Amino acid sequence: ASSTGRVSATWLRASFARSLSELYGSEVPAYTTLVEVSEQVNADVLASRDDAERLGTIERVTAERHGAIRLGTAEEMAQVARIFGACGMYPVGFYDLREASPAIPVVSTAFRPLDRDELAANPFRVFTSMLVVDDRRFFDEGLEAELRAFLAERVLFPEELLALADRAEAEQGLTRDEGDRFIELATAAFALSPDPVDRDWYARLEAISSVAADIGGVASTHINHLTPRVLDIDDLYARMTERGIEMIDRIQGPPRTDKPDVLLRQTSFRALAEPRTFTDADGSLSTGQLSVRFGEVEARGVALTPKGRNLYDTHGIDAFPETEEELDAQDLAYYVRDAAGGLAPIVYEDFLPKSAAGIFASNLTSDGSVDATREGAARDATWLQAVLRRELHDPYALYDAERSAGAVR
Ligand code: OOG
Ligand code: NI
Repeated sequence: ASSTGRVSATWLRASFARSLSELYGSEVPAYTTLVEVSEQVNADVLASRDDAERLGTIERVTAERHGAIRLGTAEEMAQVARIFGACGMYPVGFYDLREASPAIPVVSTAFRPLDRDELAANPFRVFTSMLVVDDRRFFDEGLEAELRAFLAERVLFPEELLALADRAEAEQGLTRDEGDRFIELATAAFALSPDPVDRDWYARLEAISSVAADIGGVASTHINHLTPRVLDIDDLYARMTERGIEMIDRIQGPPRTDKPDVLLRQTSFRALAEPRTFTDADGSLSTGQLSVRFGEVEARGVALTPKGRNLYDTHGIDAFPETEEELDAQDLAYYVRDAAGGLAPIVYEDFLPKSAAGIFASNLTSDGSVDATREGAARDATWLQAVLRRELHDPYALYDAERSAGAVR
């Protein structure tokens, strides 16, 4: 786009992903190492395997990132939906991390492109979580009220950014100058804030859940990881370990087998301690540390149907057949037929709640305290859709539609 031309949602999404990646790399050096090693692994796979691009072109995979953010209120969720909407990213799926072990006091969705063409152009996605402030297993009435008051005070996204987001959606794009400004403001909204953190407030929340402190203990939000995609995650894991970067002890998701790759495999390194300014009870400022930003990498396989997912959740990967033909014939995974009649996998574009909980858990800085005898708070996809004020897409409906549209069955 020239400086007088217009920029599209696709341009905004690709630019946003690139801009966040530059920011994160400048602030979290281990992320840069992770990206470099990922690119080496991908180049090696491309050179050594004929089918290297079966699950996505090297252009897509090289640019591919997902990030994660954590928010506190319905208002913030609706606002971020507008910002991502400008980038052609829409909420898909409902994840309740309170059902995980250990329970994390959030419910989540992922903002991502919906159409295959848009995914191919740039698949940037952001796993977005919202604190459940009225879940009594974590927060009593008093603390809920304090949390709500604290969260109501803060402004995460400036009016100018929201106005540009709305214009981009209404007018199907922005001028190049507006687009640049949108990217600048959106990136800044997810940078780590230098503002002082109230030490006592943060510590009170951290005693209950470090995720609650990360969300409700500060007056800002931040990207907490940015994840590149690799074509061989076992190789990546070994190379990172060789370079002296300590990864969590395992790769999450389906174990490596000789069977077709399904769903999503992920691994991460722990959050690094970063200096932060704190306000103490007497009003004085002091320096301390918080560990809130980490690194993660992932490998993606074919999307499973509800039947396939149920088999995976109940019996694991061992119960799966050996070949793609059988996965397709038994309606366990999503494929379309290519022009030559061969099977083309539909890539899994979403997340796994167990792995997500594992990612959260590997970065908890306190054991927390959960009172399991108290009442939770009801949350489901319908509730989240109302909060977002836009359609919450069902991932299976998207995969089904894609298979139907592309299938010669
Ligand atoms: C999100 C963790 C979930 C993933 O890849 O499963 C996630 C978070 O820590 O906020 O990003
Ligand atoms: Ni992640």
